[in-house]
Amino acid sequence: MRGGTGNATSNPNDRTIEIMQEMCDHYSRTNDHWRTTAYRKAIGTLKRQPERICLAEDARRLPFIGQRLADKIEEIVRTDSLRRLESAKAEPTDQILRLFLNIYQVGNSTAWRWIQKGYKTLEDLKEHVDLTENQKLGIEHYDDLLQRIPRHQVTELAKIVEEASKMIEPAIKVIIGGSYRRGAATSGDLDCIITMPGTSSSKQLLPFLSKLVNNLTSSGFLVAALAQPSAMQGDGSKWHGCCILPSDPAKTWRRIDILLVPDSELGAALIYFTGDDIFNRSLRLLASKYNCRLNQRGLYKDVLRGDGRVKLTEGSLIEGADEVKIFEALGVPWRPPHERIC
Ligand code: DCP
Ligand code: MG
Ligand code: MN
Repeated sequence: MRGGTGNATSNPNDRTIEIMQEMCDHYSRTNDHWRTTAYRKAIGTLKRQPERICLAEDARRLPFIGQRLADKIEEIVRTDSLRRLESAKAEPTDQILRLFLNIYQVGNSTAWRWIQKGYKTLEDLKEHVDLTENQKLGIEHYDDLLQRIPRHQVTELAKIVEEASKMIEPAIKVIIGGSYRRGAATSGDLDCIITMPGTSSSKQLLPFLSKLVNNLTSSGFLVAALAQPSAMQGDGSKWHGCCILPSDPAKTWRRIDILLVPDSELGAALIYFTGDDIFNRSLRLLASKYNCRLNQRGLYKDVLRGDGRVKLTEGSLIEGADEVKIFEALGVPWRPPHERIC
């Protein structure tokens, strides 16, 4: 989930960006791809400005900002709001869309399908829809799963995973990625990268994972395992579930993702799992321009592509283990995690 992540670095245009992001999210929900992209690019431009942009004429001179967006930026600065956003938020369809899209693992097409059937509430869904197990959990723990996790609680959750891991295998390393590694004040979930020196395939870590999940489930820390959506890799190297911090009096359900990573792929996995997603997309695009390919396992060269840039060969590995070397190979100056926002 984007927005409201509260990254450690603050920007003089933070408030403008926040409102523009809400507008962008509205256009994304309503499948207005053109405006979604226009807003996304303009937000990227604003994030790179060292000074606060207040006037339309100043905004107009910046990349990816046309007259209409420039006027909106001035309106936001003058009124601390945006009329177009207020009217969008008041649309009943948008309100239902937001309600449905906040259910775990519900995307635009599902939400729209339900809206077209006339469903308006979570009760409607429970009564009339043949929900997946994950969606049922998502509705049951709707309020919990919407809450972002304060940074100090992410640290505490991580400590529990790390201690349980070391009890099974002292050589295991646990690294928390995602928004936490980027320095965010709050996170949507706990993103655990689990690795061990000397490993060359995530399969070597599978017996460890099943012990870890067993132990953390019997201790009451893990409260649900979520099924993997079919589009994801079926190699079992990812585990998704929910957990509860024992010291949390409200016993709030939190999302936890575990990624098993062999030592030989740690650098590429760190880049992938640190994000953010837009930063990852831009690095991957850059790699493909060099006829290379970057994924969560490594950076590959000499990838043969056919019609429509469809990949014909895997190419040969340039680097997988070392995060810094992947940046170097792409000709991108090293960016510490808290600067990895586009
Ligand atoms: N990721 C990606 N593309 C996606 C989803 C995820 O590249 N479509 C990568 C980048 C993310 C990382 O995986 O930073 C973790 O995914 P999360 O959904 O947990 O996102 P974040 O941790 O960045 O944010 P949040 O605080 O909302 O969890
Ligand atoms: Mg996360
Ligand atoms: Mn995650």
